[in-house]
Amino acid sequence: MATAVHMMSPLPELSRDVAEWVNSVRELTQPRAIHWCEGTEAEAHGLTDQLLRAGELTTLNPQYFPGCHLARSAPNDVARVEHLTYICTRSQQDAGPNNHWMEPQAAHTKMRELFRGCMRERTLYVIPYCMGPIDSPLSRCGVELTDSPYVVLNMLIMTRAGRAALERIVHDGTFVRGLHSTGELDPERRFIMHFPEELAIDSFGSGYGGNALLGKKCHALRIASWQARTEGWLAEHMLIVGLQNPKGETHYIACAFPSACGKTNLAMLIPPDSMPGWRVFTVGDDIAWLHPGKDGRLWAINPEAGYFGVVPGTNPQTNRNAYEMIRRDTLFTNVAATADNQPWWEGLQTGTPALDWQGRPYDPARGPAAHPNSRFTVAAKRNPGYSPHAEDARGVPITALVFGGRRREVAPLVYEARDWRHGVLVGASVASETTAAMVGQVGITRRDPMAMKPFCGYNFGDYWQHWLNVGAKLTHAPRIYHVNWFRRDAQGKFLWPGFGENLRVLSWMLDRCAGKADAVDSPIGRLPRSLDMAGLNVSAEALAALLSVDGPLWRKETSEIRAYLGQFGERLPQELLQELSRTEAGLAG
Ligand code: OXD
Ligand code: MN
Repeated sequence: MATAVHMMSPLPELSRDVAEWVNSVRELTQPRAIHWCEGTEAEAHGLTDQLLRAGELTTLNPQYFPGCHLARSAPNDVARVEHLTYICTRSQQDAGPNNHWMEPQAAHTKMRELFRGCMRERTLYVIPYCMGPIDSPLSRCGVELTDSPYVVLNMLIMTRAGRAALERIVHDGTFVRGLHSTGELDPERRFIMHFPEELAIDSFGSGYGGNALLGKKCHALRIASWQARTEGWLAEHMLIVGLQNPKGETHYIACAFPSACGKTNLAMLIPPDSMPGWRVFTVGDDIAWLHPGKDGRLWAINPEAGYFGVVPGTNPQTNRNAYEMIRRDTLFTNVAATADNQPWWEGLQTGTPALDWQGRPYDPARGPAAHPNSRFTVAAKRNPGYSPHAEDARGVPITALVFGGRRREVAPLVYEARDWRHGVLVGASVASETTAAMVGQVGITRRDPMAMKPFCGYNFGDYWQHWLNVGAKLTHAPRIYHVNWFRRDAQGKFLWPGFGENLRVLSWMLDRCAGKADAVDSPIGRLPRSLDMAGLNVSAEALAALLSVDGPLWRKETSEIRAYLGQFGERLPQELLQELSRTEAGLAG
């Protein structure tokens, strides 16, 4: 039986390469119809109606949440699956000890068997998309083929998708090929495979964002990190934010934190009342593509066009902009619902849940009402603090890079790396407690270098060398910092209030970069001599604890870092060991 091609548009004729690939996937997966996505609002409305009719979406209370919908996923499909995520390079060494590896031919054979005939009775959607502003030389394109209209709706929000992207693909002559099917949502038949040497992704058996919206983690981080090394730039798990001081000067910083450690909150920070005149502008909340510019500075774009953020905890105090932003035109996944059909989540502070995230009458004995990794998908333009420069084709110049993790102890509130080389070691040594963003135990401390453990598409040893190489090209390299908003006291209480107050720490960094703030040397880097604490209810002892470097704990830490780095063997840049020896010598003295 012939496959119906929806839409009498010239899209397939635009790019022969894409059309040929779609044809080969059609033969393999046997869809009932093919839909080429145009990226129009009418298309998004049509898909929404279709999902509503099928009962896969519900409309949320339009009086309070106009244009908002709720999707409930399969209960076993709520997070990224790192144990089922593979990098398939010809040489296992190229994937490195930081990745699961499968030989590319074996992976292709496995995936072909899963995809064979999997779209019978389904429509194959073709989504041409551009990661980054459509006219930016720093952007890169891809095409996702999927049988999930929910994925299409998300991709239309998260990327610049449709006709303009396809035109750019024709112009570029290259694109990342991502094939996705939800399959039967069987965790036993679920794999997320990456073929960096072929610029290709195969994802089967999951509809969850990080596994299924292939433009995001799969393309913009795993495949792009590989592309970036070949082309001389960096693809990073970083937010980008502009900080405007009371004099009206704006500096941009890019910050890497592991999943669900507050990147979206920091990217949308509201200055505290004690810092009048400051303004904060969001460029991106999750991914940064960083390119060395001709001027020797590092320039950043956000490849995404929307936010796929963690919902629980969002309220007017923690993130007022996000709270406002997700009140209209937002797609919620796995939140709870009130009796009058408003979305509800832990930390919302108002209302009561009637239905839990699985649509069952809420029973606290069954755990939280909203899934801890429930998400909102919303267009970045809806953010009241969206930077007027977020769409600039050349990106924004970066003044400082910040690494951080979620650590009860060891890491102080903030410290500055000695220089770029030391900064690469600081990034490579990041450790953090695991969160609900991935399947597995929550709260286990693990090394998560540059917050890229789940996302680097190649051997970390080569990646750190690439970081050193990029730094060597920069005549005006950003300074590098490490922060930890999550330090606790002996009773387990957070020592630092976090959220808007984090701006105090960021403004110290900017003053350092402008040569205006003092620091005290320590073996691990430079710490603030003082921080502006006016109006803040943090005791002098708590501040001392936040800015202390505990010798015995740090000696243990550095020996763990040495052991961790050791697994990268010959691929580990010697410069990192030299920097580590310097830190160790300082701690011994
Ligand atoms: C995310 C993640 O969804 O890091 O951004 O898991
Ligand atoms: Mn992320």
